[in-house]
Amino acid sequence: MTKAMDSYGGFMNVKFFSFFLLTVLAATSQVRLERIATTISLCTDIQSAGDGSGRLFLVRQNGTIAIWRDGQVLQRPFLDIRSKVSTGGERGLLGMAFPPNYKDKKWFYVNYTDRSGATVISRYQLVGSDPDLADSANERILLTIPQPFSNHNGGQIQFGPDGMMYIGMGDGGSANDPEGNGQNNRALLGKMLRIDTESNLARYEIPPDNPFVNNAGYRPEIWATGMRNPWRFSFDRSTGDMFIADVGQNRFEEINFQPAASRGGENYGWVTMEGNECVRAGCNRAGLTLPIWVYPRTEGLSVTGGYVYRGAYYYGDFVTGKIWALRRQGNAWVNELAFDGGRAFSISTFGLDEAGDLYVANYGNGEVFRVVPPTFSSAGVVSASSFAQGMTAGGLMTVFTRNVLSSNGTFVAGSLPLPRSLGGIQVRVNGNPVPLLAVVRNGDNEQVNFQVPWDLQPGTNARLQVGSSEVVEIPVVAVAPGVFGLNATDALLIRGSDFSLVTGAIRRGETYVLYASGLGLMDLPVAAGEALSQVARIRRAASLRIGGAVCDIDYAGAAPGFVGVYQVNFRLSGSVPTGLQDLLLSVDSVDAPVRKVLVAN
Ligand SMILES: [Ca+2]
Repeated sequence: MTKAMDSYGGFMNVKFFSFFLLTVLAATSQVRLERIATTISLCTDIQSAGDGSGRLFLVRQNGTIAIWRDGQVLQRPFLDIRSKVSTGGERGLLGMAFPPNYKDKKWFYVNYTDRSGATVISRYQLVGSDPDLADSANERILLTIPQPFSNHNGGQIQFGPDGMMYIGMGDGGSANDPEGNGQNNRALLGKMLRIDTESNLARYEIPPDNPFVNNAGYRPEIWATGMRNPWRFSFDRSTGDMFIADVGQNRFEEINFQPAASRGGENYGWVTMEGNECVRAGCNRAGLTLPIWVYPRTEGLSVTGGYVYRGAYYYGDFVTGKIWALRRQGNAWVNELAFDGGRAFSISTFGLDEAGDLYVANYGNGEVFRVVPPTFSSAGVVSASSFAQGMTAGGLMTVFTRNVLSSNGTFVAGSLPLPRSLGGIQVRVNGNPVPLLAVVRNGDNEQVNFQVPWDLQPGTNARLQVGSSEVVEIPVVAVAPGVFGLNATDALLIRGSDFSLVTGAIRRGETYVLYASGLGLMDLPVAAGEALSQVARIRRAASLRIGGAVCDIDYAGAAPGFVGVYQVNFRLSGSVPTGLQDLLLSVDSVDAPVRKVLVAN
């Protein structure tokens, strides 16, 4: 460490990250996905009924629906329509949906390809009073849409917050939309549809507020156009916003967004555009709604749309097994890798249970998982120097996390000002990204070092979020002094005479420098993430005692060249006792944890 030092205007300029890698990592047992079922191969949809039963309905491509209840899959299928379903490739039983107030209605809907390959939307109901058994023989077909090719059948049906059924239809298949269905407004293929299934149980109705009901150029069922193969779409339960994942041709996978206030009529671009690029050069982009996020072939080959969960939209890729969290930040969208399951993890669908917890299926091996949220506790948020709890304005904190970081590694900020994104994550305090010093994951051990904003008010709670974690409230305190150490016990001291690191005893009458954190506000403003290059003293009174004897403090303030680090220059009093002594720094009558120093005879 000594070699990493140089002098800076009379102060010491130890490379600003040197201390923090000394921090001891806390042990955690990381569980990223929690397996809840192993027998649901070819899973195409996961739904909950909203009836208070806590059940999950696990839809299988072969034409059956299994119930997961109280921790296990029931042996008897809820529905078995294998005799009606064509299966294999992209065909099969692809989706189910429960209408609002299912508890009283006891009917539900499915989306499958029939023996001819056509898309069928139909209604089934319970046999009798048994909530775990539907009448597979009693079907009411609402809508049949012929399919020209075996692929791109869409398959999702969802009831929106408006009580209407939305249907995601692919472009009919083959490649590059040979029939031009995406932009053919007389075709139901390549569209998002919206129908009213609940007003008249004999048939479906066209909602009078559909965007094209009075336009003879359009089928009135159409809600939005320009889809290639929406696998899959969902509504944010809290906002009503809709997210549509559209599988790409050979360049980009895309996430499309429809705000809750939309009245429909969006054109999402296919086959004029794939993602944000023209399929053929010089295309007319006028009137097209471009995706909010795209990813290229290096990241994945077939998007699987998911759900908004804990404030972020989670989605994945069927081929690469990655799960991402997409979140709005101001006017931009920020994408974070949340999990990397590798190519053996063929992500075919996500689902939400009644409580809003997220699930995901591995199509290939039949495993279904509950997504375990990234977590940390307020007890795991400590001063980077003293391990004291509580955040101080401008201070450097360490947070120990679980499930937040997706890959091993040590990421250390390499220059100033400190970045607000590091190692693929952000840390937010009261919603705003803060400067990051280090992000470390070593096996199951994770820690993140960040700087607290300078404008936090003592006595309040600050809302802290690490990556996609839940938000945890952390108390803000005026000062929480801590002295950096050489190790767990000994203070790190620098000689004032030659700026060398003290490795043995210190001498009475000489001047030394210690480094500290959590000393509070200074008399000069400093931007978050920036180091001061000038003298800036702390506003509160500091005192230093060694072996009980008071030492004179010449300076207590910013450590130039560092971010959020303070230094205290002091002269060792002649009355300090010799031998191994306690070093006690206090600011505003708050004591730092005691460090040890050896005082020479
Ligand atoms: Ca598009």
